[in-house]
Amino acid sequence: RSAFRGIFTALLTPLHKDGTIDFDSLANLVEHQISQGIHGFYVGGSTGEGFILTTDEREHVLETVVRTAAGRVKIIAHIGCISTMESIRLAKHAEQQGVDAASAVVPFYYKVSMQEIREHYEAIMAATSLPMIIYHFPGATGVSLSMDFYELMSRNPQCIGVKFTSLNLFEMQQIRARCGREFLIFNGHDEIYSGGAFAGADGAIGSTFNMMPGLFAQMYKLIAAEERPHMPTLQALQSEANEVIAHMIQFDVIPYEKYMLYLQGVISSWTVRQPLKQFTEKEREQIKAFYEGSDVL
Ligand code: HMN
Repeated sequence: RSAFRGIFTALLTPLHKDGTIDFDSLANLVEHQISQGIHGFYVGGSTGEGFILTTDEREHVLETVVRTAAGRVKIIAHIGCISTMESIRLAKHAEQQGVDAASAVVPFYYKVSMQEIREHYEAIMAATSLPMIIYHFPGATGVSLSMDFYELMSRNPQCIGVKFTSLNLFEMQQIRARCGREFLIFNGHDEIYSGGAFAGADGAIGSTFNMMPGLFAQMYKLIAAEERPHMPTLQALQSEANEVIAHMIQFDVIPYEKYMLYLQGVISSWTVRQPLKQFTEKEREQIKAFYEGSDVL
């Protein structure tokens, strides 16, 4: 499990102007990320527009990432859907691709109980031998998970951890206390990564690593390598990242990151899939001005 410690970029899915997937830009983005020192990828999650790609597209994206990364970094495939059956289809495909782990969002939309959520994960796990990482994102799913749920899940050796996308660090610490040191916790909100590390996170999965991979890789190094990380340095790095994140959230996450990567010359277009927000020319001008004045981007 310790091989999963580190910085995992929740990869964007670059699109052409007509909305189809730009596989060349995707491969370029993968290379760019690896060259900046990240430790792995989280493919097909929220940032990857996973929920608005077709199932075939999700498979093709994963195939490109696996082929391009060619074993240099770890790959977690997000295979979650609100349908158990469709999640199993994607999990089987991910296993054939040779990924290192699967992750699935908590089923949302239909109000199901903790027991049905557990059975959903158990069915997906039974279909492959891939390690499973729960994807908890209450801000998007509206689903809170109980501590009993985490504890029961952590007793299954195939369920290795949780991607915890919430600002509630008390809850994160409680998961660590209930599930033990071996249960992996990935911090999911990049703006609190350093705080998450102190609450017990082993690593992080985040979208802003697409734009600032080197900065977060540096933070991880500081946290992991030293028994007592130098707090002022860590705070300064988090604050540099948060200047960008605070600017980003005045606009929108995915189109903002795509536009930044376009400006950085990594991908060929800033297009996002409908119904996500496409920036106006005026918004792009404001973001470009910020980019030009930033040392981090
Ligand atoms: C994923 O599933 O793609 C992500 O890892 C999601 C990730 O946790 C991000 N959340 C969203 O995009 C809504 C964060 O990186 C987030 O963008 C960042 O912390 C800014 O709030």
